Amino acid sequence: MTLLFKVDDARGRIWKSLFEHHAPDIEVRVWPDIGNPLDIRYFAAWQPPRQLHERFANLEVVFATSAGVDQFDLDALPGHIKLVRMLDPGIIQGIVEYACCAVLSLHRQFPLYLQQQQARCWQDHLLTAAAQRRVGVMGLGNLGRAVLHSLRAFNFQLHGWARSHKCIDGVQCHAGSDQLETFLHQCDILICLLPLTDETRGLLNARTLDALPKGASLINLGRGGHLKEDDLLQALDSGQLSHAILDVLNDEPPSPGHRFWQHPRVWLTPHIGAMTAPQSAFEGLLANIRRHQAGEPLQGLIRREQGY
Ligand code: NDP
Ligand code: OXD
Repeated sequence: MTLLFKVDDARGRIWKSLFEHHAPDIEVRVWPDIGNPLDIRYFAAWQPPRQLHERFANLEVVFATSAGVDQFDLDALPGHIKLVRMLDPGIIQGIVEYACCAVLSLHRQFPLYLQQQQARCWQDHLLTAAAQRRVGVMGLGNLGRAVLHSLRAFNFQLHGWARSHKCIDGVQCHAGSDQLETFLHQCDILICLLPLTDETRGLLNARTLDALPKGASLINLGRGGHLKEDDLLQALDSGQLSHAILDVLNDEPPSPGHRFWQHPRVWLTPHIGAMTAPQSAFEGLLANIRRHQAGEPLQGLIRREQGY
């Protein structure tokens, strides 16, 4: 069984050595050292090459090295090839850290205090208790649930929204497009942790941003494609939103002239919410390969009709 990684050299070396150590029966090759393409049964990458299945005629499973799989063209991938997303405890930890850091920064008005510092202004503002602050998470999958679980410790009022109804302790859950507006009405801080699909593309737009309470803030950790950037700028400029923290953008990096770079009420990070580390992801990937070899269902298998 041969597994081909298309990753950077440093990570390629780590993946290779982990497999040599713990699963020597699986031969690991690292792009561009493909060898005989007919040997390749498993392929793992963040960005797939063009004509993947044509290059590797015996390909059986594609493992995304990311939790999101929107960079793969599902329509172009023949039905017999499975696509699996990365289930890495390191990704969950990274997103939880980022989300808590961003929520607490907004809750404690750090953007305002940073602006005040730049203006040499020493001015305090009344504190809002966490119990009075409503935080909502769009997407209640592995990441959204972990974030909500961690935010509970601070005593925020928590809301969640997903496609199907969920019961999560301490969280008021909403489901489907019928309940989207009710959910949005109750989010002083909104976190997007949705996968990017045909249904969720552009979901953060003038209409949905307008449904948030006046002065709300947005944290986008999903994908740039969820957000209509011009609509966000308009909402910030009108005061409908007070701040946005964006880890993902339509164009990464944004053009040098993009308004987000200099916007006083936008904080940008370069898609670092989480990063897959071979050390934390290895166990789950190997377990999935073993499941496939045993003919068992794969964890994190993408349902083609849903796109996530
Ligand atoms: P999951 O597949 O575990 O969860 C997805 C959640 O989104 C589910 O709760 C699902 O609802 C919900 N959802 C999907 N479509 C809709 C819809 N149309 N309407 C309402 N809810 C919907 O994904 P993860 O939690 O693992 O990851 C989520 C996303 O986070 C990734 O796809 C990726 O885009 C992003 N991400 C970003 C990172 C970063 O560094 N910024 C790092 C890792 C991931 P239901 O439960 O009903 O199916
Ligand atoms: C992911 C990401 O989806 O890094 O894992 O964005």
